[in-house]
Amino acid sequence: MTGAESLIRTLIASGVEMCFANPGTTEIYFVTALDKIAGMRSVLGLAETVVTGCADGYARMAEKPAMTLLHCGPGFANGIANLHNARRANTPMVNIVGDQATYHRPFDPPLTTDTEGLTRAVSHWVRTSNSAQEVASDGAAAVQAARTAPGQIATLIVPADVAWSEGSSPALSLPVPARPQVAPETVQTALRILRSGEPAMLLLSGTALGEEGLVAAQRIAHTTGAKLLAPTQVHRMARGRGRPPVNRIPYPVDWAVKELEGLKHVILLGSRPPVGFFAYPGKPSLIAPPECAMHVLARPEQDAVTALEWLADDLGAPRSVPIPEAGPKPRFASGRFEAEAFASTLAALLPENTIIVEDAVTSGRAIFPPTFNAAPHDWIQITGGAIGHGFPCATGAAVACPDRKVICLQADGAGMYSLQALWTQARENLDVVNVVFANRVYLILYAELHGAGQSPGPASNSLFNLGRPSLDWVGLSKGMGVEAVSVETLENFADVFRAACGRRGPFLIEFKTR
Ligand SMILES: Cc1ncc(C[n+]2csc(CCOP(=O)(O)OP(=O)(O)O)c2C)c(N)n1
Repeated sequence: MTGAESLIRTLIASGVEMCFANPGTTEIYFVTALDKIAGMRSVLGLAETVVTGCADGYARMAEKPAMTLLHCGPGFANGIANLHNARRANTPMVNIVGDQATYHRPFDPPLTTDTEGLTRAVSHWVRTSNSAQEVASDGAAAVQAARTAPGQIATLIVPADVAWSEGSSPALSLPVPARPQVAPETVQTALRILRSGEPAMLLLSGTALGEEGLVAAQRIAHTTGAKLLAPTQVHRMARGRGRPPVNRIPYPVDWAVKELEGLKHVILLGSRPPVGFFAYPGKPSLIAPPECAMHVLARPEQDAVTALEWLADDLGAPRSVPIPEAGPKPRFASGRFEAEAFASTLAALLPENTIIVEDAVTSGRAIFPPTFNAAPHDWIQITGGAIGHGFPCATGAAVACPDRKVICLQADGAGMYSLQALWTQARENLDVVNVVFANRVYLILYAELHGAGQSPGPASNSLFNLGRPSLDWVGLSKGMGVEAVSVETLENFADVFRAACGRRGPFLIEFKTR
């Protein structure tokens, strides 16, 4: 058996059944192994940023890692932005990177680079396999690392001769450590803080944003008056009617500071102390007031849900508490695009159990609150600020959940980084409705420029305006096999969106928002 075959068999035995790939010559033996071995589905991404974004979306929904198959250092490097987003989301992922054969590398052929160095930048675990005899156990260790809470990026570099050499055999899967529990004393500390009556907030992230975590957090909020918030970027959150409506910390620093004003305690569950997305002259880096104390109730790798349940029980919170009203009921809006009106229309039409994937930049921020009263859904979002995440992430989420509708909310500038994912949606007939907010500018960068007290000049206009030539999203989408329609009003959007949700398969709606 070749090293490549034993590695693929080991990954399958360890529960990895999806391979998102963009292979090359050094991965040929992996491709032939995938040809021979049943149990691993292979999906092609036409750029590595698509491959890694797909693996991220898949793992966030499947709650287990996919494998990526990437070509040497440069192929991996093309995937780094979405690996960065995945790392910030604590997504489990196993990257298999083919590389020069061990004896060929010293001759410095063209694709030779510091592959380990590149992979270390975004991986929690990196190893280069030395022999066909070791590659299978290296693979088992990679899966174990990826699945270790809170979820890690594991990258295994496999030189071509390690992949093609015979004499290998599969390794057994390795156990995955359970999430560590929070110490009882830590729960008691949180209890004392919440009973003190001083203004407190629970900042929920990771598993705390699942349905069970939110319900326990709501019991605590109901009993103590503590505020509940999520970070500005959430990796995955259960939302919609019947679920506690927890808002995110606003993106603009001034709004974020205002939101946390007056707090004396922030209790962290799987989250870091909140900071501004960027620094601005004269504005704070830390969002919470200086006199506010930070307390860690659960680190990202710990069992935050159980910690919340213990805390709710110890506080004597009722098992079932009322869910607070979260803003207006969804309604159909009309006229030109306006983010809240759009959100309300979306909320009115959202199919049950949808997965919303958001990389919508300025068009996306106002969509969150008005969709609290939509049908129950999951919200997954770009977590690392490296734009171009939406299309690939939605593609991977749709692979993970073929029975659920995926709605991808994608800003146009960000969408251009990874639009090839549409082709994968078409080829795999994935059930994704992509909504592109076509404002034909990098609007956020104009806003930042105005925020800095400047006016746009010729360079700014040249760098922030996408209108020359105008991007034709319907043409781009159709060119990759995805049906598409352009709309300019909310009424028109509602009609097209309803029809798109009533059919299966990928679809794209270009919303000309200005
Ligand atoms: C990988 C990466 N490159 C560049 C940026 C810088 N950047 C942030 S937002 C943005 C433009 C966003 O424009 P668009 O996606 O059209 O959204 P809009 O601001 O118009 O809502 C850019 C280039 C980034 N965040 N990530």
